[in-house]
Amino acid sequence: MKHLTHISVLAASLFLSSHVVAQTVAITNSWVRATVQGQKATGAFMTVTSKENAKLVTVSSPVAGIAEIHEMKMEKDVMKMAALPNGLDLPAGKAVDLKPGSYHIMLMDLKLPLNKDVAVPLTLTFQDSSGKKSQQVVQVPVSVQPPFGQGMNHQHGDHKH
Ligand SMILES: [Cu+2]
Repeated sequence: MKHLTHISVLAASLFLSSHVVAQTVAITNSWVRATVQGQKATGAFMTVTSKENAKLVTVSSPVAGIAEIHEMKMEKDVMKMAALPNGLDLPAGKAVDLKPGSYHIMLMDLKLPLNKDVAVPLTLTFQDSSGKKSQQVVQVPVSVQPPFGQGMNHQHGDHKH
């Protein structure tokens, strides 16, 4: 509970200085993959669109001891994933997909099983091109299946515009 209190205090202190910046980033189609008993890590996925050039620099959640921004890619026929050391670039006006097999938020050291139909709070920290940081808290629904057709068989990308 200590952690939750810390987040709400932080959100309150940042509100006055940065809520205008935070509103320039739209988060849509977010979901977290449900876990089974004993599973300690899972992925969170979403589409992030920033009005201005920005970066997603860190993520945190009270349900996870560690949250990282990961990239998954094929290297010599082996799927590898690694944390992005400088965050995820969000070019102005471009919808950046975090989805299975690509960029994702990795939630590790989970404090509890994530059952479907609950929501997980994620605090996303963005940095604009001047280096100014802002935070946005999103409630992300837990789902067993990709709920928005983001599965790995949809790489041609049938997005609605
Ligand atoms: Cu990962």
